[in-house]
Amino acid sequence: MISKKMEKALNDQINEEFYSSYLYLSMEAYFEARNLKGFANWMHVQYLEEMEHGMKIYNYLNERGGTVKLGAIAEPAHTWKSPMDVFEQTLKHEKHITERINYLVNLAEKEKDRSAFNFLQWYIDEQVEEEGNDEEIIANLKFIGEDGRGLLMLDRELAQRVYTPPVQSNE
Ligand code: OFO
Repeated sequence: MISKKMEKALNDQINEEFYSSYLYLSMEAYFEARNLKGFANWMHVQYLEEMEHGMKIYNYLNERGGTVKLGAIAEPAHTWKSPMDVFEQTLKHEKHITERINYLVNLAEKEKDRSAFNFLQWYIDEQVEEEGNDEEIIANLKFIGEDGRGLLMLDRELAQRVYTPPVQSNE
């Protein structure tokens, strides 16, 4: 049985993940409104991934005999100064999520919860990937500067991103 402290922290993390998906959906709308369809597609995939991150914890808590408690999701921002601003905010948000995951891993250690500790390793790797993706796009945007053609080329590249649903296990 999972401890009450771990249960509460994982429930909070479900909220963080669903908030992340809400934030990226709002960013998708920002790009849609500016006709940057590739950027919008990238954010849509990000939105789906965050839903998946939240559902993974939801399913894990159920498996462990914990109680899932869904809380209110905060309202995300609706507008940003530029695509660069969007990605700087995205990176800042992901760094916050990384801190949250580190907190959860430390808590699992403190609670001597080996299962939660193992479960959370996937999130540690995922955060490295997520921060790396954001840093790469920020570097591209810096290189592009004010060049509209460069922005459109990056938009085409980001249009290629595809969501890969997690493999369902039959166990
Ligand atoms: Fe963007 O990360 Fe979830 O966990």
